[in-house]
Amino acid sequence: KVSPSAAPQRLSFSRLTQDDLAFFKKVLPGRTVTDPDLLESSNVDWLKSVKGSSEVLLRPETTEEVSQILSYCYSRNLAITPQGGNTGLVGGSVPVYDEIILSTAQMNKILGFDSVSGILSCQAGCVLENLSLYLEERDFIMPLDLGSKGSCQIGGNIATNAGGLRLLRYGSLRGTVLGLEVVLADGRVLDCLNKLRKDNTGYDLKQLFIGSEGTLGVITAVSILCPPKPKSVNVVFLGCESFQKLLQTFQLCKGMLGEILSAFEFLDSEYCPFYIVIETSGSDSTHDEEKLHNFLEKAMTSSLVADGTVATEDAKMKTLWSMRERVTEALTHEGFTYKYDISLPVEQIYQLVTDMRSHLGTQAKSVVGYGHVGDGNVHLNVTSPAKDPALLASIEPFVYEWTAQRQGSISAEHGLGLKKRNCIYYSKGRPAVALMGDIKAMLDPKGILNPYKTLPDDVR
Ligand code: FAD
Ligand code: 2HG
Ligand code: ZN
Repeated sequence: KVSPSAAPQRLSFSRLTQDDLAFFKKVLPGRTVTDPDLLESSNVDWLKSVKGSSEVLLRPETTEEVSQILSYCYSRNLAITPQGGNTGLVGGSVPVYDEIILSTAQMNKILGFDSVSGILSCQAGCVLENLSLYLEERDFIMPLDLGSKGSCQIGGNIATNAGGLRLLRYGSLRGTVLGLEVVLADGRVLDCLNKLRKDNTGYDLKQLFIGSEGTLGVITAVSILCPPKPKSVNVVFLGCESFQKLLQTFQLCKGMLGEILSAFEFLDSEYCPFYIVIETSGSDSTHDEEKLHNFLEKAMTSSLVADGTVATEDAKMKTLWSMRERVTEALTHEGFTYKYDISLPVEQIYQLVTDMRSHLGTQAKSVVGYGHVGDGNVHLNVTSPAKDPALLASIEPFVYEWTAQRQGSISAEHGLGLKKRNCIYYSKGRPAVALMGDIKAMLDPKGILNPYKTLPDDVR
């Protein structure tokens, strides 16, 4: 039986020739990388679970250069994988075979910032953390924050429609991204780089590219609405004995903290059944701290939470956040991790973890759950000392059937990439997937953009 994540046969794209390399070197002098040692890290994904064999990495600096590359590849029928920070978790950012890697790393210029509206425009290759630092100096923040902020790029964030730690407060990129500039498969530049809050002039084309994982176009520039930097921020780290109590704490928290609640995250642990990270962001520290104090008192006296710590200084807040943000990296030291990123009605998110634990028994090294309670999104991670096909066969399709029975999504925020493309039918009907195929065929008739990704093998 072939695993649904296994790569399909190589499609009949052209092979790279010396003439092709000569063309790329002319367009991108000094930025056409062919050294195998330098290519190595771009051919492998962050989890080291997918490895391609691309022979060239292109590092354009401008939209015009991206357009020249794509129009050339289109005429030559050469396949391309767009790559941002290469932190994606579904094998979408690396070639499967010999696709050309188009990295946006050198497209890292800020194009403008309006401190009245809070609208930032920048090239797609700006690293998320650099944008955050730029904005914080101007008393604004990015509307999204991820554990991978030090490497991931805003173009990659938009291409995956990344969620992260602030979605509860500032909503999804589908709301905060105001405009995009995209280079289409044949090299045409689509300028939808609006800087307007409102624009109802027909179809909202930029939405097609948000979450399209490099399969419909290369995002080259973005404009995004950024909130003002909150004047008062608090972070609380709490221990909790059961998931039922955690849900009650969430309800209490929403009721008592109201508009200042900005994150509600959780992780399970071998030391305490659950830890909760709550963040408040507001404009008046006296008011916020009083609210937080009342909430904590109520949560403690009602025995909803066992113990905890509160931070108001930057350094301690960072330390508390890092306990949550670093779970992904910590798990890489356990060996191999099978990752699932599931959306469900919030009351059910942890049931998946307990059901999986009893389903797998001693087969797995560990079965852990963490994620974004506020968004109804759990990250189920199953570890084993090494890749284990028998373990995988026990997890899948169990996890997907379990999710589909409850009308959940099999990819809440990471996308489908290579690994989950064939699982799309657990969450989307055939007519919807067929329409995705029609859109792909219209925008990329030769299928050169990120082949083998996102769309299932029966729709290309
Ligand atoms: P890449 O990994 O390089 O690419 C991802 C996909 O986007 C690929 O399909 C690629 O082809 C495409 N792409 C990249 N740039 C472009 C472009 N300019 N135009 C068109 N297509 C493009 N994700 C979350 O949603 N929430 C989290 O909280 C979160 N936390 C994470 C924590 C850690 C420690 C790690 C390692 C990952 C985490 N992720 C999270 C996953 C990952 O960081 C996000 O998916 C991120 O948005 C990917 O950005 P990137 O620049 O690294 O893109
Ligand atoms: C997070 O929320 C990321 O920490 C990564 O989305 C999730 O490691 C994972 O499964
Ligand atoms: Zn997440």
